[in-house]
Amino acid sequence: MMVADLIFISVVFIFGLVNIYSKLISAFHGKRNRVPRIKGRLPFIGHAHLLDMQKCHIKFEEWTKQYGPIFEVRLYDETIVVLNDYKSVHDALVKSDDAFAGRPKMYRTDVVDRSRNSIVWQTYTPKLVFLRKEVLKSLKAYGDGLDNLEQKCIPEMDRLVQRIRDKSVTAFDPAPIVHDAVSNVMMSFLLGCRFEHGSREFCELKKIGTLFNVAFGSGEGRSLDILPWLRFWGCHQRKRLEHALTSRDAFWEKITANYLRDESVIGNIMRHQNSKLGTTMNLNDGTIKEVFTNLVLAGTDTTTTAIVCLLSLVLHYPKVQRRIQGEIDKCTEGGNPVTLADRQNMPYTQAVILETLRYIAHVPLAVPHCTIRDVHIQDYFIPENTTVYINIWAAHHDPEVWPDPYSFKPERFLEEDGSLVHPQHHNRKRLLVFGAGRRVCLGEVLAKNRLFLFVTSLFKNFTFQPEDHSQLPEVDPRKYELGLVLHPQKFQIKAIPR
Ligand SMILES: *[C@@H]1O[C@H](CO)[C@@H](O)[C@H](O)[C@H]1NC(C)=O
Ligand SMILES: CC(=O)N[C@H]1CO[C@H](CO)[C@@H](O)[C@@H]1O
Repeated sequence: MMVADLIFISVVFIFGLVNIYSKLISAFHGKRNRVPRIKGRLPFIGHAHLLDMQKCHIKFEEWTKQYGPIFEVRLYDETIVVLNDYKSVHDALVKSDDAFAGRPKMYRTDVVDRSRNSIVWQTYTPKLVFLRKEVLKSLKAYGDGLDNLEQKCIPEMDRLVQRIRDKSVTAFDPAPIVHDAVSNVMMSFLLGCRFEHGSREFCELKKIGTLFNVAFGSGEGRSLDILPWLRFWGCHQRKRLEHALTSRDAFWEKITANYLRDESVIGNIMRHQNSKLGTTMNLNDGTIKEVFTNLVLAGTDTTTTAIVCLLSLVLHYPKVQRRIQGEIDKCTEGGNPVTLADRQNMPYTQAVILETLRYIAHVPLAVPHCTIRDVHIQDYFIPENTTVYINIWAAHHDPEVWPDPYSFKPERFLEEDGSLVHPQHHNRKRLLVFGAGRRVCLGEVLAKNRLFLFVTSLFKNFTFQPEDHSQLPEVDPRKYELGLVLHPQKFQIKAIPR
């Protein structure tokens, strides 16, 4: 026999063995339904040719019509399972214990060890659990108390209202002005200090926010994880990533040197650095800088965007604005400011806020999750280390749950008698704005309360009108741009003092 024949026979034999072995293994593990795969996959690139990375949340939503709420796509050598409705997301994040609590390994977050220090990007480790617990504890200590939060918000809202008054009814872009006020609330929690609105610090922070939103978003930014050849020096994606990180570092140096107070969330974590637990957890300077970055970015862009989107929505729905103002006026006779205690008497305003969060779904793909062990959901088998996208966008626009999903209807959250639907009502449970389960957003309470205070203070003081009645700003979130957070296009608005 020729040597070549011998090799051929051995190869066939080995393949046969491998095949029998893998069949045995799957028989042993019982039912293993594969997650449906999107058709049209090409060698090497997978489904990349079918996806516009700026709009992949919308493409995924379309695919659910054909493939159902759970399917699998492949981007180059990464397999991604996408969960597109409330039920699958709930089954994964809440009912499967910690199985989906990991984060995928990504080039972008391994750079400068972000993935080892981060609250957002770290996979499910004891260090992550420790950091989350500490942050939650100090958020409670410094501000979840309602009075405390109000005290932190009042100076910022006053300043915000003043800055808008200064525009004396000329049209302006609300985003940067709202940003400074919202961001300052974060500063007082995290650092125990505040900056002047419109100051250099906020310009820098805005720049950092924009860079991180693009560089670490689920849109075009992901190409660096997927396409290794982009990582060479000189590619603009790589440069942008480095620019984001060096700007962040410069800002952090300045902050720690000049502003940081002990009585703050970050001050509190720093105190742990030399404790026994802190040492075991390898809590280093990089960790603290990273936690600061996570919390500042998570707590600023999201709320700012929600407020700005609501302002553009009321230009399209002036009745909504009038009803909010009617409710505010009823609750604050005698010119008292709105407080969090008034929330229970303002069901309509609360419903508007909830519907805004549903409608814009401004963190459409959340942050990618990853399975930390083999797991089944709804009879589908998902192996360990699979990247999982939570498509909040699709869940918030699921026509089965939200009839006419692209209409803005605060009534979805109201009972017949005008009261707010109960927190256990299915429509409120199906809002996934803050995620769910082990990695649920740490700032949920803070964000909801701050949003309420800012929205009521704006509509108490002003009636908002479009710059040009014949040309309203685009309000359909399908047209927004994707980073980590979806952003509406810039627009101008007029504020008439009341
Ligand atoms: C999953 O990833 C981890 C970390 O990269 C690795 O240690 C583990 O072996 C992987 N498991 C499987 C089944 O590939
Ligand atoms: C600057 C200003 O007029 N602010 C008013 C806005 O509305 C609040 C109530 O939320 C009033 O207390 C402020 O005086």
